Amino acid sequence: MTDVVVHGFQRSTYVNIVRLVLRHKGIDFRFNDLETQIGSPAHFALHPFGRVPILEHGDFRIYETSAIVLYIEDTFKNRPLMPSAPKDRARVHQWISAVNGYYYPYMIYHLVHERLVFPPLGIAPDEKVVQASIPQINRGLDILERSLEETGDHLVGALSLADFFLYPSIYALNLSPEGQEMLPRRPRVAGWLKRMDDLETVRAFRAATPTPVPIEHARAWVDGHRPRY
Ligand SMILES: N[C@@H](CCC(=O)N[C@@H](CS)C(=O)NCC(=O)O)C(=O)O
Repeated sequence: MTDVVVHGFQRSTYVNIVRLVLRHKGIDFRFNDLETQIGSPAHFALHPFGRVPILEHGDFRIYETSAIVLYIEDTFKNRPLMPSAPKDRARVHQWISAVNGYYYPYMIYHLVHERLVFPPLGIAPDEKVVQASIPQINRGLDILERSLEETGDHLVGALSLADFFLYPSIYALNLSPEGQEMLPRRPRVAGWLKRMDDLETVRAFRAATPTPVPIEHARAWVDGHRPRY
């Protein structure tokens, strides 16, 4: 019986980062689906800011995805995902911070929520939110394209936490009509996405992931944390 538990909901971008890293390292874990408990006292007891994921390892509990994956990396040494050189390590942290600050907010919180999360719930997309996201996403993709021109197959040297941190955002972007138009215009980004999709870790993750269903608790986002323009 494993003592590693990931709490979250199935379609969460950040939860998927943690699940991919655990799977890549071959760590057995239990997934606790919080979908019906989001915002409840039980959820806030796990995460005082009311977000996901949360990781438990024995009696140790931690939230915030960057802290979680760095803890996993430090604790489970096989198949390392952090380079050893200080400059490369700094680059990985730069990418993690860029995902949190610039990629996830526009790709997921703006575009993907409006195109792929709200419509299946019968909630009309807010085109102002979509339009506000487009230049920011284009900018992020251009920066990524130029960066891959220099680094080659991965964001920083060999496959690292940087790739796994960015991947779920770009994967979801590619499911939107806007993403399908934007990504082919950046051949290096498109190539990187294909390489990530083809990783054995990612294939196994997809095979083990249930067919996506509407995120019921996202109905509350309309009055909660939907961007307003
Ligand atoms: N800073 C957090 C962000 C996590 C986050 O925003 N998670 C989203 C799902 S991808 C969430 O919990 N949304 C709130 C909700 O579903 O109500 C982290 O790095 O873990």
